[in-house]
Amino acid sequence: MTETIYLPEDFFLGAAASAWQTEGWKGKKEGQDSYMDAWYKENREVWHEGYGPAVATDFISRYEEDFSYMKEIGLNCYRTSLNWSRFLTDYENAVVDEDYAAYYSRMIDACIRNGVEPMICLEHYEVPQVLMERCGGWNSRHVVDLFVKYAAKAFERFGSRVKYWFAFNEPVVVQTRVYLDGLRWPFHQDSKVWMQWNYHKALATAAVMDAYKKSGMRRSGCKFGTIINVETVYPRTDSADDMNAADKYDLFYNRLFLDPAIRGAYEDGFFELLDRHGILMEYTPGDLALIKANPTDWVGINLYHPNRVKGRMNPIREGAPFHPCCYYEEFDMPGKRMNPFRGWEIYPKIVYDFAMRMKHEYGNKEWFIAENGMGVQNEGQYRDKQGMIQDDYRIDFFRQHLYWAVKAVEDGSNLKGYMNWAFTDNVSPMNAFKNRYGLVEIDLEHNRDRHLKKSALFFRDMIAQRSFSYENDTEYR
Ligand code: BGP
Repeated sequence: MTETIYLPEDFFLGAAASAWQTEGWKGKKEGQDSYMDAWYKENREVWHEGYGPAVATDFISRYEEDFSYMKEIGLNCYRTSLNWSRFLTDYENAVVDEDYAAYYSRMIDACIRNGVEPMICLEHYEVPQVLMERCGGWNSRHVVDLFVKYAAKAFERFGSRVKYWFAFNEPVVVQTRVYLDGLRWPFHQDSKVWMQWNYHKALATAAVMDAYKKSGMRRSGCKFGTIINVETVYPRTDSADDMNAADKYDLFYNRLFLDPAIRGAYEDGFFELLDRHGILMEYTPGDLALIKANPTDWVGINLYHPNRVKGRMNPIREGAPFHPCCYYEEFDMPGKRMNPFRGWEIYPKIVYDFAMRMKHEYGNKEWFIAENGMGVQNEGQYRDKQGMIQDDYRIDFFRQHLYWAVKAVEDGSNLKGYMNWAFTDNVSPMNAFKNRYGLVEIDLEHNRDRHLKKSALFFRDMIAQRSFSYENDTEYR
């Protein structure tokens, strides 16, 4: 049965990206590498076909073109990051790189001129490599202070034009891949360092919120938030053992950031649990008071796929470093629907389930979907005779996730909008250009030329009509 789904009033539709994944290194100065740049330089063999942040989509030279496409599609907003490692030349004293700042200022003007609201993230994995070398990055309390100084400069330069600021994109990711899982350069495992990074980023979110309030830039209508990749988790069964596995998974990957950002506090017993595992971080009562006093105005949530877990069947080896998986094992559910390219399950109801959680567990805080999308390999195979990629699979993916988003609003969740990842194809950590996510293709064979995909037209029509059609495919055959 085909239904027409109407978008709620004021529900925004946008697209996201980040500085390091799009801009490229043009004009980058000595000493301005981010952690991502350094990883790419030192360990290029793991980056798919050698592509990485060096050129990316060359957004730094081509943003006018990209914004003209956003205008054509009618996007309400564009989220990207300010690259901390490039915006400053001296991180201790927050000395601004005037060349990069001038580009950024022009870029923001172009965005607004095309009718698109800029949403700016202060760090999307772009911690300066110099700080990694000098003090271990976010392991150091000093980096929290430097981040606040950096944020204050950003508000000063762009705060009169940018209404929506975010501390981090996916604050849990870098340290989880590097220090917890030991999967990424520089291949140093340390679970306590992992927890210290988590904590310092939660603290920095509150400290920057505090700085924003004091900056004089938080005019009416402005909002400050952070963007959390919620790993929506489902237990295999409702047995106490499986439920406990899912609860701990949620605690260590989701509540770890949701709680301080929304409630202004970690849950009771959390620090004791960390202590029992020997990973309690250094903190002060003053820090906790700052977190308490500065919950964010709203949160952006990146939602891609569900995670399914069960209680542990196999014991953890004696002496192994702490890992949250001491409480769970992944559960490979029979019959699950997959995106075979990315290896992720597709389960659009994650949107609704998380929305209801926001409503019932998090005081119905305002939130939006900050990333959702479908990465597909070798998309050229879906090109039609006119040269346009016919990404109907992505359109279906959007429809199904948006269907649950609209239903969540109808059922009272304070969900304000939806952003797809990503506006154009771009480079991901290691996967580089392998899985394409864009509404707009980046043609690597031809000068990184831009071409709209069919999904861009779907977005354009949906925005113009404020509705989309949805195939309710629950018929038994
Ligand atoms: C999100 C990140 C993005 C982007 C996206 C797709 O989690 O915020 O930066 O990388 O994932 O990533 P991938 O290509 O690895 O599927």
